[in-house]
Amino acid sequence: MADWPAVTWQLPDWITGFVQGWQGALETPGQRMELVIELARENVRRGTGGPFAAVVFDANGQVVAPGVNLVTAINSSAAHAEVVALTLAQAVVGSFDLSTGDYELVTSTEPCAMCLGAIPWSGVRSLVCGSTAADAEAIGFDEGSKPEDWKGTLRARGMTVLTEVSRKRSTSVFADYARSGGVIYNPQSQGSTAATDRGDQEIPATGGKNMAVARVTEIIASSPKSFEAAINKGVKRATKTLKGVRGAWVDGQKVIIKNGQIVEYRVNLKVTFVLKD
Ligand code: AZG
Ligand code: ZN
Repeated sequence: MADWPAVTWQLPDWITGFVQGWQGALETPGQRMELVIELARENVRRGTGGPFAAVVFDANGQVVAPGVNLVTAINSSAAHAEVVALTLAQAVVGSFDLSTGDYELVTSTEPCAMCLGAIPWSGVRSLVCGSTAADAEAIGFDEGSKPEDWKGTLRARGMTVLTEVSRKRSTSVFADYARSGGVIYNPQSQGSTAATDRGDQEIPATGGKNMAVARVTEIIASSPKSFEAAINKGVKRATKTLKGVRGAWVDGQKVIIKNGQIVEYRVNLKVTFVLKD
């Protein structure tokens, strides 16, 4: 018999102190989401994994178990934040079935196809989500295919589901990740190498074919007509010079006025794209 390695899912050291700093009343789903989003942001800042976090809370809003994405940290494609938090919560409670209590999973991003299966099996009663799968896919992650009415499938099982709670703040963690040159493991399939637009340092992809690196670049575009026209122009230009463009957000906008008239609509666009090796 081969000597198979034991598998342990160890949270990064910083998490205990970080979560302790948030003890106290986290009374609303929105407040609990704030902790989860800041956990995801810290995971990016510390370089300990992907831009995702999740926490299992009890009925009093107390943390039962935190989770961050550990895919790259422990070499497991299954180590999504939700699965990490649920697995740890079950270890804390001492049961594979959380339905004997009243537990809530708060996740910084709505579940991918894999986690959508894991969540109802865990026995949590409610699910609270921040950013959407489309937000994660905008920087290149592949969230898999889910039933269109995936929330309905959970509700049909008796779960409460809240989505898009602090969506914007949660999505801003993806921008941090792209800015840091974070690895996009299991990227959406798109075979290409990118050229950078300007002022952008490339960080080489580390690892195998199942990886890419998220990058973000800044583009200023303008139009005499409208902000929308300026955005369209900027996106057109970005997709012409960059391969693997996945999304963009407007980081600033202003108008130029002459003689009391708007003569130019100017937008500052942050464009995300992925480099594949
Ligand atoms: C992911 N999506 C979610 N929701 N959570 C994670 O940990 C992920 N990793 N990759 N996509
Ligand atoms: Zn997942």
